[in-house]
Amino acid sequence: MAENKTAYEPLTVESIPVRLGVVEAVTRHLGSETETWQADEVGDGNLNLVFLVKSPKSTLIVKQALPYVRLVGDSWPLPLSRAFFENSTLVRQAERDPGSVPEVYHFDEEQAIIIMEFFTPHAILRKKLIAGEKVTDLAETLGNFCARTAFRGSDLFMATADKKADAAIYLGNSELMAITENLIFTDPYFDAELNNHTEGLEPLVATLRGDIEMKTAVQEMLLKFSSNAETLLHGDLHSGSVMCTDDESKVIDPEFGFYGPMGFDIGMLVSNYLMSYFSQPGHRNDADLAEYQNWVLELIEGTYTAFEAEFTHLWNTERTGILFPRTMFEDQGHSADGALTKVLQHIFTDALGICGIEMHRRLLSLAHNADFEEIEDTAIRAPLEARNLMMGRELIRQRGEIANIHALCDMARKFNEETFL
Ligand code: SR1
Ligand code: MG
Repeated sequence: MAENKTAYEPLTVESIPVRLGVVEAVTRHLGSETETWQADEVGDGNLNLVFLVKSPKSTLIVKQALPYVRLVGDSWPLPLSRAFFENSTLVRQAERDPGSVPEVYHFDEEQAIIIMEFFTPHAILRKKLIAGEKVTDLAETLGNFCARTAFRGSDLFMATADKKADAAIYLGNSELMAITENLIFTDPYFDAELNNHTEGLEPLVATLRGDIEMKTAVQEMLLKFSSNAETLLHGDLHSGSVMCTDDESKVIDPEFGFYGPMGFDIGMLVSNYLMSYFSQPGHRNDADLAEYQNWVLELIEGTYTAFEAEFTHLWNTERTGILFPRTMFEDQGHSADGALTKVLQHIFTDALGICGIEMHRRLLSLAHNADFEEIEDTAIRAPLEARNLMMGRELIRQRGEIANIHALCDMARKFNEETFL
């Protein structure tokens, strides 16, 4: 039985037993004795309500979109339809990389509620990175995830009519895309109302805003974001969108799902790993700092290596779409390896551009990340953020010239030694 169709109303811990006690998918997991349920609101993200609902039988995640941006309040309305796009993206990701995302048990479009699998004892990856914890197989799991979703959501694999129809649906997620277009690609580079940055960074902010060549490159990347519907992306794949144990990783929160460049997700992920890398001196003492920073760089190299290996495997075994068809290559006795090299180069170049831009927006725009924000002493934080900002600039400017992921890590080591303030 479905929940009664009523006008949208935000859930509360008090209303959950009454409202969800009539949903079969919920009682199947939690049982019907709603008096035994315990609901807690645990959302710490920027947008939504997230409840953990426990019973003696099981635990579920209940996520509900609010009609506004939670971080800012009701002065910034945001459509409930983002729950539809999150649900749709979770379903597609589960098909393309089985086991990588939470299983959806129930979706109520009118109430903007997704009821899904609770991962335990997983924790948010960003928190683990701040705590200096390592996760076995993280690189391979997320490299594979990015490759499988990028490849299998594109014209390399899908029937193009299906892909076009799906891309048309995702154009409806325009207000979430507008957040990315503004907060990520635009606001860091002018004095936008919602911006904030750590005291002391002003000279570098002026340098970035004065760099016309770099700003042009940023807008070239925005042109790709808004126009190159290469594949269905997660759209917000930072370390807060990953939950891990010591040896298992899952991807959550794809409400920013959209059709965009294949390098977008992997670029944003690498960016968040780099921000972890540069922020580590604010969290570790000298005894384990270098060792953990090296692990983060190995994570970056391992993730990108896994991405390219899996993308190559899919190229060789599942290239069934309209792009680079076998009829033009293998069937004529011609290798498609050179074409693959060019496609991978194109993805890498885009990934580096996105990476640099994300490194800027998390320090200069509205939504910062805990890696730096939890360094309370701004005299310690600002010089670390300065390295991050300046490497971001280099990545944007040099995105077509950096040879490979190892060169990116060498560059990070170099910037980690620099003094910019
Ligand atoms: C107003 S939303 C700000 C940020 O939070 C989300 O997680 C996305 O990263 C978005 O850019
Ligand atoms: Mg999110």
